[in-house]
Amino acid sequence: MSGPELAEAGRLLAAARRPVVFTGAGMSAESGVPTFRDAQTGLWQRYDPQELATPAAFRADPALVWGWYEARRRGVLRAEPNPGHRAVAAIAARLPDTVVITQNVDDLHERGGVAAPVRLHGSLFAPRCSACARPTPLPSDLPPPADPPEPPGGPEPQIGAEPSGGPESPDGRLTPPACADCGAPVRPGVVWFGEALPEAALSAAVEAASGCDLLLTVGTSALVHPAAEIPLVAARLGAPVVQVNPVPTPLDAVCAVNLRGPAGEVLPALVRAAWPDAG
Ligand code: BV8
Ligand code: ZN
Repeated sequence: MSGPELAEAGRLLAAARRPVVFTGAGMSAESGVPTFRDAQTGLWQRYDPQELATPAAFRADPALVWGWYEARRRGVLRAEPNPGHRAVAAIAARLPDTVVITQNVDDLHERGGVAAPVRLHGSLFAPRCSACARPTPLPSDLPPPADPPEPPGGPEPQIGAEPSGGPESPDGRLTPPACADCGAPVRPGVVWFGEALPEAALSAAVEAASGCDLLLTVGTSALVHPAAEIPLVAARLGAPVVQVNPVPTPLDAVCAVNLRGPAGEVLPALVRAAWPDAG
């Protein structure tokens, strides 16, 4: 990537002292982690993520929802941070007041070198009891099995049906562990649709966006609220917003620069444009 947009974005980054980097699923797409927009694959193609990622779905079929999150967690364990994640860490290393805010539940920002991103929607690596909220250690990370094959001509799995057999049943269901304290099922440490965001994370994000002198939004469709309001907070307070996304989004209108391309290519080019000596 080159051209006047990149040069302008590089100038804005080089001039920044308190940047915010706000990321969505597109940030991890090149690491092989499917975005929410990407069609679900294999067993999960039957399910709408926005349906599965709800308290109601977990109440109705805890094994299906736990199985889905375990499949996603194992997918992330197999994934590696991409050059985009490393470029975000390079920005944070060069500008110590950088705040990284993510909607993602994978741990690729941390593995890519960002110590403590603000997690608006939780993490795949922080399960807790669905009743008493007691944090629960992760099931010992078995070597990730490949996606279970389609059950040949198997019956359509019905929501609420008993998970058929063994830990990794062919229909992807996995009985969640029971809480050691109260015996209730353990749930993934993520924010489900209809659930409030963690207060501390949301206020840290709003505070950072209110005080930033540049907001870089990367790989988000900006459709899920209240997260989608974070770039608008910065724009409303006069901070320039730079967007990295291969396609237009509702944020285009508030952006000083739109960099149309994949994060794994655009972000390293942006760092080089801002700091040619960055090497
Ligand atoms: C709540 C964790 C109330 C779980 C997630 C206002 C208006 C309308 C609706 C609402 C509203 N306020 C609230 C709502 C309801 C709802 C909502 O926003 N619905 C939407 C769908 C309309 N919000 C909620 O329910 C929130 N809670 O409101 O609670 C409340 C309040 C107080 C007290 C009690 C209750 C909770 C929302 C959080 C849900 N959890 N994730 C999990 O992961 O399983 S959201 C989840 O989806 C992600 O975390 C992320 O936020 C979102 C997906 O969006 P993106 O990350 O942007 O990904 P997407 O796939 O959409 O797009 C990818 C983009 O990347 C694309 O643009 C693509 O072009 C681009 N791309 C692709 N490849 C690349 C790339 N970019 C760069 N490089 C590439 N290589
Ligand atoms: Zn409990």
